[in-house]
Amino acid sequence: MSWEGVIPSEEVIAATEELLKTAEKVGADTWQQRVRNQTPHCGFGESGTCCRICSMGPCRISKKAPRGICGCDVHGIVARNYLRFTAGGAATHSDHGRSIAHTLYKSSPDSDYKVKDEEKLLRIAKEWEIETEGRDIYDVAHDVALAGLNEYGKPFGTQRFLKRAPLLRQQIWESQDISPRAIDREVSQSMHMTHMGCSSDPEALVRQALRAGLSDGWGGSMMGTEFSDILFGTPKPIDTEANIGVMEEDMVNIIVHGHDPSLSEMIVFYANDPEMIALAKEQGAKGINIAGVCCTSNEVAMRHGIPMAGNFLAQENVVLTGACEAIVVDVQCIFPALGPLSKCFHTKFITTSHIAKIPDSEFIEFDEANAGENAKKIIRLAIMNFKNRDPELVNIPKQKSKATVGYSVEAIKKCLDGVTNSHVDELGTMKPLVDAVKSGVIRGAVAMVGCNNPKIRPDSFHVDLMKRLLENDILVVVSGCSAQAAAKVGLMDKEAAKYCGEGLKRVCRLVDIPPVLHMGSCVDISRMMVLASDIAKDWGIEISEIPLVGCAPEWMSEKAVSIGNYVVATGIDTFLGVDPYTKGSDQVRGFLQSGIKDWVGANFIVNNDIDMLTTMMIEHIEEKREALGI
Ligand code: XCC
Ligand code: SF4
Repeated sequence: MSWEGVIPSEEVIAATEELLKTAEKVGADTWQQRVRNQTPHCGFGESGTCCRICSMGPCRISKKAPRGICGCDVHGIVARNYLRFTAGGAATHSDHGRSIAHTLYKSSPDSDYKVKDEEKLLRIAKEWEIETEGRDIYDVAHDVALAGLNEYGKPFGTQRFLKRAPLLRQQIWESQDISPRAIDREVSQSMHMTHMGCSSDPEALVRQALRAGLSDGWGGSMMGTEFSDILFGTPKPIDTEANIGVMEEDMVNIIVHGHDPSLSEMIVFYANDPEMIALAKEQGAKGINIAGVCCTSNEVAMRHGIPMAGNFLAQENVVLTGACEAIVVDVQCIFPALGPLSKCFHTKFITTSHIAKIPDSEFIEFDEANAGENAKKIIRLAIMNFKNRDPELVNIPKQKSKATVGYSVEAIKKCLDGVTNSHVDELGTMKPLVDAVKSGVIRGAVAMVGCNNPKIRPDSFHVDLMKRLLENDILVVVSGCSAQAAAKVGLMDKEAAKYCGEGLKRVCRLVDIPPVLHMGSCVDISRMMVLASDIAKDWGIEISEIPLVGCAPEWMSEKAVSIGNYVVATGIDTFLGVDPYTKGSDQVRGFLQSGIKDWVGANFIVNNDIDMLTTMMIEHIEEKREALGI
């Protein structure tokens, strides 16, 4: 099968090589160099067998020293590290959700933040039994936001959104004692359990990792997604472009990077202000070009068609083009390296959040009260910086691809409805998709998510995996940096359907979708949980029976581990291309890669051989089909 319309990875690598020449010219440090400096990595760290949670250590477990000074064995140490890793991720996603809830709380008709999707707001209000009849929409928004904020610290009960899951799944969580309670409680209890002298039983620690993960996926992240939709609109299919070539030589290039759409939405909005455009022209530019990196990029691409310049390991590349007037960041996944790197160019590196303060950046605080004003200030700074470009250093690789993005669950249902013309309830149905899977036209689906990691040639695992899955009639839904990996090479172009297996090709043409569906940022993996739940309900089976698997082939962040925990705990087997520092304990690996199947009906599979990973995923999907008798 040929993929000649899709940009081959050799070309992507060649473009980066070109940019690295510029780095060398200006004496800039890059991650490629820093990886060399850091290699080889510490073996204890890599296997998870180093403990430094009390000052009697650090203790490193070896044959000669099988226990730490307190007597903790290797299994306790590896499991504690694993739980702390998870808690870091759950805290991060959930705090992002909290900040969106605050923005929703402060929304009003005359502020920069308004309610855009009233229907969704009312739907959630009903779901949460908040009065809507005859009330002002902003009063409802206020109450929904407040109820959401209370999910973080409520003294009793479990997360409200758990009720969205099929009943059987809710019962599994209950019986396994992993239904997440208040989000902050799960995070702080994870810290408590891993304090010196608390839990060292790997089973208890892994169980809490699942619970903390669930508080993220079905709590903080889900609120992040839903409240963002209320404020900025629920994504629907929209055309855009991706890859470094979306930067424009004759325009003021502003890159938005990070995660919280509250910032990027304002930058996008005010960059369209005629006053700003006129100023850019006055400065000799043709206009203002906003492009994104990482999840912020996913957020504004899905809602406004803002082009995606690159994913995690491409963040230095945007500066290396010499044509980046400003890189504006909020929180998460921002390389501190952008500080010194931007100093080698004219680029303004602008931080905006107290949560992510970085040396060598310009700090312009961003909050609900000053959002519009400061967005304009940032755009003005970028415009006035256009003239400071060094033309000698400008080199924008010509690579870019077309992409259709914006497949929220609501949008997917709408596309499916369009095909069947069946009369369905107002929320739509997954039945046409279920039928396609039952009949075997589509074999199943893979949810591909997560980051880049220098341990893997950037994007190569994502892209190679996707191609093989598509050839095998397996639908791919994506989010985060995996989504950008796909978009960059052209896998989100509807035209790419022609390279898929016959069945999937037919479905893509009929439904008019690309073969890889962009579901959003990493908090939007909560959308995938809702998708899986709805499929299970419409099919009348349990989530763990669906021919569906999760995959994070190039993951790197704590958030990804938290995600992995909730995806598995939701009943979806999850394939990882990078080990989460568990090699040191056969017991911890035993739980994660097999034992937890008895608890939640799914487990992790870890393999850094891409061919084996793909083959196992396909086999897994076929086994699930067989078990269903289809
Ligand atoms: Fe970050 Fe979300 Fe990972 Fe990308 S995929 S590197 S976490 S931006 Ni979430
Ligand atoms: Fe060492 Fe135990 Fe302290 Fe960890 S908690 S550093 S294993 S003494």
